[in-house]
Amino acid sequence: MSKVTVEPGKFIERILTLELVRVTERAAVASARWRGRGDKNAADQAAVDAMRRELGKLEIDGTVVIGEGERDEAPMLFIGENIGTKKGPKVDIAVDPLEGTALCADDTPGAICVMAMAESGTLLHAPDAYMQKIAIGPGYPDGTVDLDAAPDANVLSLAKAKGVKPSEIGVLILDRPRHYDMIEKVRATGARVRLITDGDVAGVIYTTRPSETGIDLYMGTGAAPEGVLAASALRCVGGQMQARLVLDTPEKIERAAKMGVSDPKRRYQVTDLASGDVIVAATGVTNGPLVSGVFFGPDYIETETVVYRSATGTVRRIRAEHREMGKFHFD
Ligand code: VTB
Ligand code: MG
Ligand code: MG
Repeated sequence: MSKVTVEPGKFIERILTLELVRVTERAAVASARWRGRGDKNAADQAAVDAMRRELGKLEIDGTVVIGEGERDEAPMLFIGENIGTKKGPKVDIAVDPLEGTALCADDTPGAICVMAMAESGTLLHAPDAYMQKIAIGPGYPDGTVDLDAAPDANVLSLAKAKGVKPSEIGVLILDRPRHYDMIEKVRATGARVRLITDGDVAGVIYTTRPSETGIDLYMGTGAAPEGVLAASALRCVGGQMQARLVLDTPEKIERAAKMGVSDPKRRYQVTDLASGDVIVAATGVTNGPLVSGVFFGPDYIETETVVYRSATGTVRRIRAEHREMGKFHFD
């Protein structure tokens, strides 16, 4: 993987890693109150409200580059919204306040609250479109997998690089009809396929810890904003990812062009999606292989967050007991 170096002095202040954790923790607790209630929009709204409230307190001059949509359709965390006290560093903000809204509404595994903060101008401004993605964790030679190669060829190549049989490779794919052919080709190699209904930000990140998650490879087409968030985390630990926007109508091509995408067929590497210093935090809402969900205890609320920092490649897992949440009207 090509190494990205950031000019000295351009690192995001590392203290902000903890601030990000506070933001995603709050969003997770707010949306976890909606777990299993069958109302994904209410769960999402709770996460958005909490995330925005916390983001507003940060000593940053932030711009939302991946958010809830255009200004006219999203009253909060819209793309272009300025966020923070404006007293701190200029940064890009990418959010998915509740990634896996249906997972939360159905109380099934894998819902997370996730955000990234990056050096200004370094995150791809991804339109609300689909994105073809392929991702593996760190430790493999460049080109071990290829977005444009056949699914079975990628599995065989990865197995060879890992020094295992294809049957020992775990592949994560979104359960969608568009992937049925891909799933069949992967299974034909002997590899395991795990299907998820939603939540491919976490799905991509699973590849960074294959022995714990059972997932070595992510492939398939998911949402583009989620691709940028996943790439941000992957970059911090040196994983590989390739992606391409699916811009299959003139309208989509035009929309993307307005967001700065001049080549609609461009193949992005992980460092094109997130090219500068970046920090990413994800807190569990429901339990999952990446992080545990929110636990409502008798006199405290427990959250688990994983936070990545590209400048050093540090990954922290923070289990927090919250004793003041729930005591105020806005909790
Ligand atoms: C994925 C998944 C998301 O969208 O990106 C998916 O990770 C792709 O879209 O959680 P479709 O549902 O249209 O296939 C989500 O499910 C929702 O953002
Ligand atoms: Mg969302
Ligand atoms: Mg999402």
